[in-house]
Amino acid sequence: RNVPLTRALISVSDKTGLIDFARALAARGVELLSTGGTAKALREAGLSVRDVAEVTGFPEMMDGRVKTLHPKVHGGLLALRDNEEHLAAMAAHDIEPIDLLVVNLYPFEETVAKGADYETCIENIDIGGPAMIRAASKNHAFVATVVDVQDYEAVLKELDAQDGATSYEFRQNLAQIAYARTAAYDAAVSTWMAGAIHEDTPRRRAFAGTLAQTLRYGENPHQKAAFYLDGTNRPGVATAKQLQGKELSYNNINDTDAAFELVAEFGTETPACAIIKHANPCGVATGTSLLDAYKRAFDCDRTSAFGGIIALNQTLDAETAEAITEVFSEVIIAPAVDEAAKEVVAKKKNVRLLVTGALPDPKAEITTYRQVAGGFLVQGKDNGDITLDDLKVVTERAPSEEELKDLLFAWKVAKHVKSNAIVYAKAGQTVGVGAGQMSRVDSAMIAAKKAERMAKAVGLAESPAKGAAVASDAFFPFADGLLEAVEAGATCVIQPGGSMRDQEVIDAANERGLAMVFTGMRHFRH
Ligand code: 93A
Repeated sequence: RNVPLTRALISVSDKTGLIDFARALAARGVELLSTGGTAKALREAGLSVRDVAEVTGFPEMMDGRVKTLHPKVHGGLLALRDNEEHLAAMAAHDIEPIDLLVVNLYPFEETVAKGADYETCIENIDIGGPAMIRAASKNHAFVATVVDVQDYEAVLKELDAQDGATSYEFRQNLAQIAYARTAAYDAAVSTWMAGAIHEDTPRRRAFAGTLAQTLRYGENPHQKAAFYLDGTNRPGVATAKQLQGKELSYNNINDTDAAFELVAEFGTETPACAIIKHANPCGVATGTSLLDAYKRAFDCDRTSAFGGIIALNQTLDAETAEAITEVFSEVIIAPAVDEAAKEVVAKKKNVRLLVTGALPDPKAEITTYRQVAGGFLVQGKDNGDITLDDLKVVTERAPSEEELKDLLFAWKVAKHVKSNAIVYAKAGQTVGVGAGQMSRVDSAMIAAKKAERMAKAVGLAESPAKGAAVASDAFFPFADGLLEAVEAGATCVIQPGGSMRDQEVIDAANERGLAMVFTGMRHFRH
């Protein structure tokens, strides 16, 4: 669906590249419409241009606040050209179609950055520009919208390639860029205004999301906080129904998210449980039943599990609820909860019980954001998934079938442990988790210590790290981390590989009869 380009409306504050672009359009026979300053600049360069004021029959007024806000402009941008009624309206009201909109907005962000006063900032909030951008972009079936000087060249290339027209894909792509611009523009206005309002004024703040809940405080009591929905409706803590218990806190929400995302890795087939403290798992297990999975997860680190967040991948039943509520926990989250289990949990008024209806898809492609001073870091969520086929055996001894199962289990868990992450696991149960250390050797050591503590707490004759699988979220840079795991008793290893000293690490594994597999994928988590 190519649309020939016959008429363009250009209204730009930043006049960089304007003359060359407009001249190139004019040379292709495109009629130019423009607002005051833009039209003036074009005329001075010897181009012929029609004033928007002439098109609308209204002068620009109110210091330019009203220039393009007129049905002759918006009708020209919004009319569907394959719709009889729209065409009739155009004819009746003498509205001409506009095929290309070129707008860049009043420099609101720059004005704020310069430290301008309140009134000046207000005057620099563009109204007509975003209105036209949004109209033209909605009608990308027929209209191309350019909001960025850097896209001028692409438009000319497109016209050359399409014989003076624009293609649907091209216009759709431009529309997506355009809406990102108006969204960012309004976010800048809102953020500026939030900062400009006097701190002592009682107020309700809004962000570019939907407020779900104002929180009593943030990570610490002196921090203000709130929880917003992003509109994706992904099953999890944001969209869960809270059946009982105190209001969720900031840290509860963060930890519950970590717990549920982790347990979702196991799907719904095999019962699984993850217990989280400070965003790291202190116990994860699968089991013959949900109760068994919970007990095994709890056994990994009974000390840390106190006051933890418990995530389950199946319907919470009464027996499991009984076992869980024997120990204090902050939150229980599950896809469903049966009636008997509800009654059991109800006896512990403070426990927050959340039902999500489903598990999130760990393989979904999701964009994540993290704020740093002055910016956002944006990345795709870590949806990496390793299966048996991806594993490369690098040692003389290949892992047994049992070992392979444990390796993949440990790897799944390690993905959800803050780096550096070392996870010991046996028979679908973590037996030692080392998280968040600056050195991998320390993580291995801590995980081994935890395994020894588990032996004491559960009453095992020896450390459960003996004969366990060990997962490392990133490669071992030296053999020392691996040797630490060997000392703890691990017999098989899963890690990405890719270190300069891989051979040294492989040799160390071979000398001690270990089986080791490389995943070729890393799971840093910070
Ligand atoms: O004050 S406005 O919000 N009212 C309008 O109707 C309007 N139409 C276009 N600002 C408006 N514009 C903006 O004027 C454009 O977004 C562009 O940034 C600027 C171009 O003005 P000029 O052509 O006079 O330099």
